[in-house]
Amino acid sequence: MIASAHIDTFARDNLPPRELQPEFVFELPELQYPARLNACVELLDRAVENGFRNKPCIVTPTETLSYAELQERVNRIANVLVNDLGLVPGNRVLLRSANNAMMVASYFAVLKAGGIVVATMPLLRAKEISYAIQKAKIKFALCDARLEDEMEKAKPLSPDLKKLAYWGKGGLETLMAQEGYENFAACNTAADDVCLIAFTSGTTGQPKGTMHFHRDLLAVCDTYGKNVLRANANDRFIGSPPLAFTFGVGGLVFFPMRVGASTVLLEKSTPDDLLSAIERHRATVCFTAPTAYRAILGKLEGRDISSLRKCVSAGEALPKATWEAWQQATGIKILDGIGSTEMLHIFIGSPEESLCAGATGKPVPGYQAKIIDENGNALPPNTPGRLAVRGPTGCRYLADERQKKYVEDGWNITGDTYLCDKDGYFWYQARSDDMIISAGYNIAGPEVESVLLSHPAVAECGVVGAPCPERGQIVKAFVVLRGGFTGDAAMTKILQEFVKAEVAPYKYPRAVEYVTSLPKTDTGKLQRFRLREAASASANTKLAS
Ligand code: 3UK
Repeated sequence: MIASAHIDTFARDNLPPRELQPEFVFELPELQYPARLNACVELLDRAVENGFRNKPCIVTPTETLSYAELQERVNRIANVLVNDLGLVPGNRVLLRSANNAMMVASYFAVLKAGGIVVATMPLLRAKEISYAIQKAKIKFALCDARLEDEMEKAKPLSPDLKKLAYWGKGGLETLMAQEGYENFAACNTAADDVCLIAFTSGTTGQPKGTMHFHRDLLAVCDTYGKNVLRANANDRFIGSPPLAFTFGVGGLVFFPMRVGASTVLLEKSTPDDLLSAIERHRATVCFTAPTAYRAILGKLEGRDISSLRKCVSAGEALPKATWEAWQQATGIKILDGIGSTEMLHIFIGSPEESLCAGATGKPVPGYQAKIIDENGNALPPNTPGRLAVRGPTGCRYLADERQKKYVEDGWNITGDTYLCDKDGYFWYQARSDDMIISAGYNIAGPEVESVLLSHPAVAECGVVGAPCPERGQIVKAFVVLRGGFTGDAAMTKILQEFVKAEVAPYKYPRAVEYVTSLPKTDTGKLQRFRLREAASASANTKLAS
């Protein structure tokens, strides 16, 4: 084994045992990494050396930083971490901020100093922040002063936390300004030293800390970035996912920096904000969720987003109707891709010329995928089953029993039900625990959702199983209507008939409930388990009455 640079061995000590880790595959020539590498050196210092010194790296509504300016800021923060706060390699550092330049600079400073980044969603509350601090035994935090209130509330709940510096009100900046801090010698980390602990959004149970190595940050760029996205130094990236979400940091930071491109970071990124920023900054590559593409579609009148050339959608299934409407409106074929926090980024998704609308795509070069049954046997084409994947990245939970559930026989089991057609395209069905079983039929909620979404009255919807004494479950739709439509019995009838005409009639929603909004996670995903809870609660009251 290569000598770790970590003096604090916590992360390595808490890796899952070898036999519970997935098998890692490095078949592509671009994945032959040296034994020692530091992701900050490869992504940032290398870009400065390679001619991008004066090129804009980070663009925000308030500032623009060239690659060299970002590098200097990173060096200054790394010096503060090591010399003023006392960080040693292997220590974890909590980062709290919306998407902005200081967040990225802090991120890379931690990498460069050999620390481990634990970035958290800006919306987290004190209890959730302290959970991460406890779980990852975090001593240091760098935090945007605008998030001070909740951070201060987390302090008394977090005895492990020893040093905390705020930026935006002078504290961190004063330390950064010290003489000699403009240079910093990168920690000579091993390619397999942990550099990132990304917490899952925790739809069920406590969030899991997924551990990633320095080489993993490069591997996602050299697989998805290089072979599917294929952006270049002239691109300007933009998007909505938070940098604490690996979809965000990969798409908005690692991918652009790997090719010397620029990235536009937005602290607020509702569909309206995103649309205006695409126009204003002439962005070329956009990363966001399917619901945002859908929302933007309704607002394109009189806007100019002709600068865009590539659009990536992930996080949830992209309905075919959204894909088609986007292509109609913009001429762009959205690149759908499935990724996960465990795998770090996208592992199935095809480039424009070989994608198949409605399917997620084919495995990203460097990854392998298959569909298996309950016992782990491969299933024939067109048969729904459990998705299993492996590649250069994979699941390593920080001290968590649930490792046994995500990894089976060396394969990562994502928890999704998919099928693979005879041409090798992977088609999303549902999260495995979201499949609805009604009178013996297996029904995928997202399929019914995508039909409902193609009806002009429907703005958003979520489809789940509601308990039913006769059928086990019935299909129930929670629907947010567009302005000007009324959620009454007549509308329900219209929507039911619409679904029956589009897909096998047994899939139609026997119950429709109209709501003003749907429950979402911080990462923008529909929380179907909450809809299921609501559906059970109302079914129970009906049974009782
Ligand atoms: C679902 C999708 C259908 C799927 C993520 C890109 O979403 C990300 O990570 P999470 O850990 O969730 C993983 C789960 O989300 N999912 C994601 N993408 C798709 N379902 N079609 C898709 N295109 O259930 C998966 O198991 O929050 C996505 C990159 C990095 C990420 N972390």
